[in-house]
Amino acid sequence: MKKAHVSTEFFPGIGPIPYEGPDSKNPLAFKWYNPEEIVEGKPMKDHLRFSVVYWHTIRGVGADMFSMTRAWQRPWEDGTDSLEMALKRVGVLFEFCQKLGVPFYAFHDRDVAPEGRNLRETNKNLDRVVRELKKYQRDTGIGLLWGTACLFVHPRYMHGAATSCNADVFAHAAAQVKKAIEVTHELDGAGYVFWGGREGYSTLLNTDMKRELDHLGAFLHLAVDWKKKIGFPGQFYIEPKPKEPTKHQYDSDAAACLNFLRQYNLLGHLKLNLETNHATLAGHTMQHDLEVAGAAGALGSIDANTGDLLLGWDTDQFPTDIYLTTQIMLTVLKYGGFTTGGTNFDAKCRRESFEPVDLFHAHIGGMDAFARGLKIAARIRADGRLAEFVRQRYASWDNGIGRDIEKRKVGFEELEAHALKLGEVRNNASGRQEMLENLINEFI
Ligand code: XLS
Ligand code: NI
Ligand code: NI
Repeated sequence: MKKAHVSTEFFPGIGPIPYEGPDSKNPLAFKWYNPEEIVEGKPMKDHLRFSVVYWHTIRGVGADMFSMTRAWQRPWEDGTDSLEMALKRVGVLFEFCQKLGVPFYAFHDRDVAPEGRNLRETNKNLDRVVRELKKYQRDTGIGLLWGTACLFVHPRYMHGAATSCNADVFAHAAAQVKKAIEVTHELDGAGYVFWGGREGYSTLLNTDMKRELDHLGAFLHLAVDWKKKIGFPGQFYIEPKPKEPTKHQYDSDAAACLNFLRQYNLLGHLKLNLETNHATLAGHTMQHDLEVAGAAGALGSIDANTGDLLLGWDTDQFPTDIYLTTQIMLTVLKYGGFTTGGTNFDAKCRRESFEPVDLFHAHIGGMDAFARGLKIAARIRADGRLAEFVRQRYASWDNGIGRDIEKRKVGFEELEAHALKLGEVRNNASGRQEMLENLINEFI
């Protein structure tokens, strides 16, 4: 990675984070993430494709539902939302990513540049910051994993954006997304994310659900048209989340998103960006949602974080659980790994972790947890016993009547004849759940 010509240092006293190996006691070193180390024939950095998010890491203030007041010390902030401040923050992001050795970042349009008095002025602010982002990308080699539009902070979106009851709001959201796709293209973004924001409802009493869903389908088609028109080659993703801020979000989980995309003929145009804490809020494990997406050929990217099982909201904590990252990487590797996607830390420090150095501890921990999960998953795959057990479990489908069913060669009549010949049918194979759980623990 090339060095940026940084004039001001925002994280003084913290150098590039080295890999020191599992025996290191240095909190500002990687114990497991060794970017060039080869796993399954590919460097770790290319498997994981880590990304830092602008909204939490650069714009977060440590707010929670009982205080919007800044709790986090960020000495470079001047307390304003000026364009000047926005330009300065670009330097903060790139210094952070460089020191951490992260190859990507992700942002919402409104994270990077302030809104102006009207859309025209807002777009102008955005263009100015995009020029700065582009300069830093060129100087550092750090790229944009995905861009997106913030369609949930401004009060105009209180009833939703694409699913708003008001057509002018839909139009404004369309204009905003049009511009956000353009700047993502300008910055060579590998993808573009649609997260539902406020696309959902608080009460069905005032909601025409059919109409809102039709509008959301139309909105995504307009975005696909625009992508084609400007020749943006990046991947579109939709990010499932079941609730928060609304009582029910339309993109509630992987299965609901896939069904929505299928119903509105969008399946070939969008993959899924799955977030751990969203899967668990939906009552699923992250691995479940990854498998649902993978089976449909729609596993795109992940927002890496974790929730707190005792709390019922999106706490967006940094992932540290090796069991979780092992499960995630088992499924990611099974479906061939990331192409355009990556491991995007949509995660934030706790309010109490208010110093800039806490951002380093948090990301180092998340990166190490994923590196470890990757290595463990690769060892489980090389060992082969788990895959072989699953293969054996379905062996009756590999030939005879099983193969005939899969190949759709037989109907109910042939199956009845087969069953009558068999007499009593018994499945003699144990599921061996406990044995397999023990097997996984051999590697952790
Ligand atoms: C919020 C979402 C959001 C998306 C991007 O819960 O995770 O951060 O990732 O709009
Ligand atoms: Ni997210
Ligand atoms: Ni989230």
